[in-house]
Amino acid sequence: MKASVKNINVAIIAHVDHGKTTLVDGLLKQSHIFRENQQVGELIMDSNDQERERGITILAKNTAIIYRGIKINIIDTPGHADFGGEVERVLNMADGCILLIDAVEGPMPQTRFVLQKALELNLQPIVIINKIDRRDARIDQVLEWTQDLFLELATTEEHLNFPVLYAIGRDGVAMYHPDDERISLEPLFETIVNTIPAPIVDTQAPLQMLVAALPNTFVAHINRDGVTSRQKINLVLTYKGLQRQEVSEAIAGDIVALTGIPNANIGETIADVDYPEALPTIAITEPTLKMTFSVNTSPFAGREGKYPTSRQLRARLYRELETNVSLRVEDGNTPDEFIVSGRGELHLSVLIESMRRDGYEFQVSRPEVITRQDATDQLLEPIEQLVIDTRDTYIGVLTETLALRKAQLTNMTNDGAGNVRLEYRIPTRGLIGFRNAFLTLTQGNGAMSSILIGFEPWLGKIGTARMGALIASETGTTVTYGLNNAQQRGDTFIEPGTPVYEGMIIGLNSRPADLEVNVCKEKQKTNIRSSTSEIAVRLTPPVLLSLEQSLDFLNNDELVEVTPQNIRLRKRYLTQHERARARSME
Ligand SMILES: Nc1nc2c(ncn2[C@@H]2O[C@H](COP(=O)(O)OP(=O)(O)OP(=O)(O)O)[C@@H](O)[C@H]2O)c(=O)[nH]1
Ligand SMILES: [Mg+2]
Repeated sequence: MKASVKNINVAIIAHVDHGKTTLVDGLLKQSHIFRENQQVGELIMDSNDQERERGITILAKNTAIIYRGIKINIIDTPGHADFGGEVERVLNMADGCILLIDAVEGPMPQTRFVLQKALELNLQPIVIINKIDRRDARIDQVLEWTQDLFLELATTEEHLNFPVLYAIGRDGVAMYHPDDERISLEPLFETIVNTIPAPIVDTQAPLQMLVAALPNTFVAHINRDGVTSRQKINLVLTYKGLQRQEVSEAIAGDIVALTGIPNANIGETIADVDYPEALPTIAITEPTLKMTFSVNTSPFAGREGKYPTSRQLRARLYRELETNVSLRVEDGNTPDEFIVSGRGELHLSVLIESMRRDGYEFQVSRPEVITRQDATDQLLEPIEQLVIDTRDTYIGVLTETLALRKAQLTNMTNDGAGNVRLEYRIPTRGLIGFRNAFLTLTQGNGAMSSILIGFEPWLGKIGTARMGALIASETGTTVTYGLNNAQQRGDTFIEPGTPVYEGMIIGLNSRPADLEVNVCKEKQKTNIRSSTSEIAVRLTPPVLLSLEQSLDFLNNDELVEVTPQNIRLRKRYLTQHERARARSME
């Protein structure tokens, strides 16, 4: 018997920061799943530490509300391109999507990506022009661009049949028309139940489900290689508000979580034991960037982390693959090294940060792009579309910097009030480290985002060589006098009183060559008084590098040492002698 069930599965998709999680807050609050005066806060779905600290969604998450007796499963997704794999992972669960578009920015690169994925799966879209309270909101223009985007991406007539709403997600209001009274999200609730189809299911058919979430009767588990095994389900859970609740049965078409099946991976199928037929697996876009993770070999190894061994590192990395769908891990050249590939710098640095918080210590190499070879053996590299919104006063510096990074300007628009949008094609290589440069160059007056376009012939050497490193020449504790000497040569990265080891990078030289300095050296005690020796040394405050800045800093012969307490930069070879030998072998 085929039947429509009383639940609707909808994913919220958009470019980064267009207001998805804020809108979900509103939907949750207005569905009365919370007790009166229960303190629930903001960005409720951004529940993990790094999401809260960075202010972005990293993992897609489910929640469910009841509206007029209908259960609506809502899936909040990340908008940052590095976490596009999460969108690909969860869209299968939905029958419709709410596409949010910022009323100032309009459709952005990731808007196109997520809409394309949604249309490929024939999800029913609802468009929301969001943040219409913004001062520069240009609602008509943004609607027109949105319609153009649909015209470009639609493959069937139905794809063009979508309702449009206007919203201020932050105020919890949605309207059928921008001038309507701003009351509540009722118009959105109505539109969801009126346009998004309930999943069409066959309630009598044997169980068959695609594993798309791994939170924790006998069934068949069919893995990616087509191997079927018999397993027992422990608990069946469905979503209610922010909680999962145990249920005795779940109806086809609902989103559920199961426990009790070991080794079930994303993209695999759980089916009736008597009808073990696999569903199509989920296609995930390939990674573009890789790094080597290896056992910490610094002289301080084993002091700060709970899990320092290669066995522990390996187990943690391979375990990550169970849930981090667009990550790849391979064994490296030695048993102590692993090659980890991801969708971008942020994808990898979020992993590094969460491992360090879990108590792991290890070292990572400079991020490198993943290249390919075409049929004629030509080397190909990933190319991205970069979109920058800034003030026109920064066009000059940006153009200059981006030219060195092999970017090609493809479009430039000016709103006549000094706001410009610059669009470029740029190799992923050229983007490494650009985010930091961008913030400095534009003094924080700009936003940038990029997305993979494809692989194209290698563009040749990039002219972004860094100055040399200032390297500690001895192991010890830094002192003001020694650091002051180093500051005569360049910028320093550490405070006095910091333990350092020989070969650790403590600053950036103002010249191209590396330079060893003794930052632990005390001032010579003498009896001779001179006028100059009495002058107290005043240090310039050090430049403290974040994890991302440290990764961007790296040259090929350098590493970042990551522990739960510290992030240190170091030369791969710690002594001057070893470095000289390595150079002579090049
Ligand atoms: N002016 C205005 N700002 C809003 C509105 N809704 C959200 N914001 C702000 O936009 C920023 C991003 O909001 P989020 O809800 O985190 O956006 P998101 O789409 O979930 O972002 P990612 O998950 O990282 O892609 C926050 O600073 C919000 O306060 C709105 O209706 N109007
Ligand atoms: Mg979000």
